Amino acid sequence: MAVEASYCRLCQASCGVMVDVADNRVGTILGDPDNLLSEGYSCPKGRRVGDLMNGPERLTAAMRRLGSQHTPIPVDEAVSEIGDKITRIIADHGADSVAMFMGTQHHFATLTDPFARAWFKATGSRKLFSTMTIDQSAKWVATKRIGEYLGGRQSFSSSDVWLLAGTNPLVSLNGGNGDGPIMHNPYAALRAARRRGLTLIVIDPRKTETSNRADLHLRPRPGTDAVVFAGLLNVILGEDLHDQAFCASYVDGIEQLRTAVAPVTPDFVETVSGIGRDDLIVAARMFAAGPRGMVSTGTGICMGPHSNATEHLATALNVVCGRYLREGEVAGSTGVLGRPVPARAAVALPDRTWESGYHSRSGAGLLYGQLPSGTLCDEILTPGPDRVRALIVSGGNPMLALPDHARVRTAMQQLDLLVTIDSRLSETAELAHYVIAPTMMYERADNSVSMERFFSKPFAMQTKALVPAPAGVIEDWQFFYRLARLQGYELRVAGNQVNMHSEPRPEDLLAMMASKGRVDLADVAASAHGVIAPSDVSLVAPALPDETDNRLDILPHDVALELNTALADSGHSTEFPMSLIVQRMRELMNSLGTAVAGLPKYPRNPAQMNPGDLAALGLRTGSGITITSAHGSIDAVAQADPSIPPGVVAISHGWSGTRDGALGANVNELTTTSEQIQTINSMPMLTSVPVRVSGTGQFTEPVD
Ligand SMILES: Nc1nc2c(c(=O)[nH]1)N[C@H]1C(S)=C(S)[C@@H](COP(=O)(O)OP(=O)(O)OC[C@H]3O[C@@H](n4cnc5c(=O)[nH]c(N)nc54)[C@H](O)[C@@H]3O)O[C@H]1N2
Ligand SMILES: Nc1nc2c(c(=O)[nH]1)N[C@H]1C(S)=C(S)[C@@H](COP(=O)(O)OP(=O)(O)OC[C@H]3O[C@@H](n4cnc5c(=O)[nH]c(N)nc54)[C@H](O)[C@@H]3O)O[C@H]1N2
Ligand code: SF4
Ligand SMILES: [Mo]
Repeated sequence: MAVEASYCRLCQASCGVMVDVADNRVGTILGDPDNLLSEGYSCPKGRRVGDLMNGPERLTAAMRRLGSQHTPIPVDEAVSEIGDKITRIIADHGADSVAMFMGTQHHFATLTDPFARAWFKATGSRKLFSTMTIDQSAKWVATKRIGEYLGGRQSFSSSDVWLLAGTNPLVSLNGGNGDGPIMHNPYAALRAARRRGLTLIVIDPRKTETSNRADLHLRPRPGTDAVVFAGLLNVILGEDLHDQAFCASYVDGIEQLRTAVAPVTPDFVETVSGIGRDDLIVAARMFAAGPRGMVSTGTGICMGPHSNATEHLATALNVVCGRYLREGEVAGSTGVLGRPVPARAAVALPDRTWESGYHSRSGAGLLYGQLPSGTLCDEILTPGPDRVRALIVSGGNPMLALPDHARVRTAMQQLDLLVTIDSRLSETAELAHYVIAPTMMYERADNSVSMERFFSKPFAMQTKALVPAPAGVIEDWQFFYRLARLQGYELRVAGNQVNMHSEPRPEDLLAMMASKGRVDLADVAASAHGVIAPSDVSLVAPALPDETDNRLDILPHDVALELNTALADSGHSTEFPMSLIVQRMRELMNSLGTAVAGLPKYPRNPAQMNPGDLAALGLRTGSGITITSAHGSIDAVAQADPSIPPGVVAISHGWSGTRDGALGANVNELTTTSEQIQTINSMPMLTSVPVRVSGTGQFTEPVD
């Protein structure tokens, strides 16, 4: 047996690991104590990747579906049939009848994204979708409406105060906005920051692993964050605690913002959100005092009602407090393996890409080159010439990820061609005409170039494949490369023409991707525990002459209207008096891992409720409950949990209601894309969903 150093690629944290390899199989996986980024940290789901690779769920060959039966097929035969079908669909119906959906696991193998996009671009279709638009695309919308300060953000490591809203990075390792988030060895990182004096403020209705370590925890009623952020701005602007020099140089609309948040007094915030007026004032002063440190949000903000306005106000808090690097300051370190991004004390104007250019049949414009996933079903189901007829899913499981589950099923069944690249027969794969089985992480070489913008240090890592891949699988990028070759496309990747006659070696492609940085990949490859790049002392440069008049637009007209709508929304429903909120499970990665025996703590996703609420219904841990929203109803098993406030049900997404016994419950049977949709990104409401709860009379013995 050999013990090999590598790194985990199940989530963005990219933890260094030590992997036992025997008989060409991955065995025990532990955090690598010598890894210079993660310092020994690993999580339960990462440590169980061997079970995902070797377990009964693992697909080791491509599959073709006939009726409801999938049978193995040589992968090149599958690729060839898929290529023929796509070519025919494009010839008959045009390029826009082909769509691609990029899921979470699309992003963690360096070569997948560039090859998938290069193939997709070559098709000529504009129907590109990803999970970002059912996740935190409010951040994209905020950037495109405010504009972008190009000097860089203040980083976690040098901050005095940090405000986390609707995110629980100690469980999720959520990447923040590239400001050195709490993602690497997160418990130790947070402990060290607090020891050196960092003040942590958390806004979350639940008590969480993160809020338990906060200096101040504000617990709003779910879905009221727009009011909370407006209230924080009210105090800061009302007391003139903002950074007036930064605002004078870089920001338009401060007075309009001051007027807009004037009615949102601490008393008003208390009435709407339940956060005490004095706590709100303390939080505002604490954050403004800084002098350094940012607000960083997660799904609790970006999935709520009024998510675009809320995220905008959270960004506005960073802007009015000037939490960005100024001319002459040492710039954030970029360009370790990838191309460096020069920092300038200048503003890129908001470009509102969705307002001009291509609009899809559902009226949506492009955001970072993508259409909103909330419109994917419409694209498939609404009749018309450019209806989507073929869908390629790359590393995702839209059947469980998208709202309105029944409609998603109808849409997927309507497709002439559904292909998914997935290492197991996911709920999406069950409906797919073809499933391409990819290599899994320890079967492929990789490097950290695509993740480095999220890293808290100028770190780089390269890994070889530790075990051989099963004979019937290919790397994700090879699927797109071979498809392109069959369709006669020439591909360009990272500015280079790809050799379409003879398939490149992954090692060469990885080297090509990592050739623009300041460290030599050979040195990185020779370092089993990664390297920290020598410090880079480039300074934030002055603005270019044609940029000096550019200003951030802190309160555009549409945001002002959305803010008014949010302020007028009581959120109260007598029919659905409870609020269903999102939360992630430590043991799972979205829908991945639910079927790994012993990995999830419970063989189901419990609906966590305040013990008082359960008792009032005559229920307890283990009681069967029915959760009903205006759009559907699911059965789940209740779990009493004092960290959940009264009136709230917390339950995770990613579980199927129809597989693995009846205990899994799919929250997306309760959600919809037909109401409460944000403009621009069509983001549905996935947290703070109004529901009611009743007992079913069933009881399941609790598991501990
Ligand atoms: N109600 C509700 N809905 C939600 C959310 C919520 O909080 N509440 N969260 C939303 C969010 S933030 C997201 S990101 C989405 C998640 O949406 P998706 O990304 O669509 O869902 P995952 O379950 O992460 O799907 C990843 C798939 O990749 C497969 N996979 C694993 N390894 C590999 C590999 O090496 N290559 C390939 N090609 N595939 C691999 C896995 O088996 C799995 O089926 O769900 C969204 N939907
Ligand atoms: N273990 C694990 N890690 C993951 C994932 C996983 O499935 N499992 N998924 C990955 C993905 S795809 C993503 S997008 C990230 C997400 O990363 P995060 O956004 O950090 O996800 P969570 O840990 O669920 O934290 C969301 C928090 O929002 C709170 N919340 C819910 N509703 C509201 C509200 O109305 N207002 C406020 N203020 N808070 C609210 C919840 O209580 C919860 O603590 O995690 C990634 N990491
Ligand atoms: S946090 Fe867990 S899943 Fe993410 S990279 Fe680290 S070990 Fe892997
Ligand atoms: Mo996500």
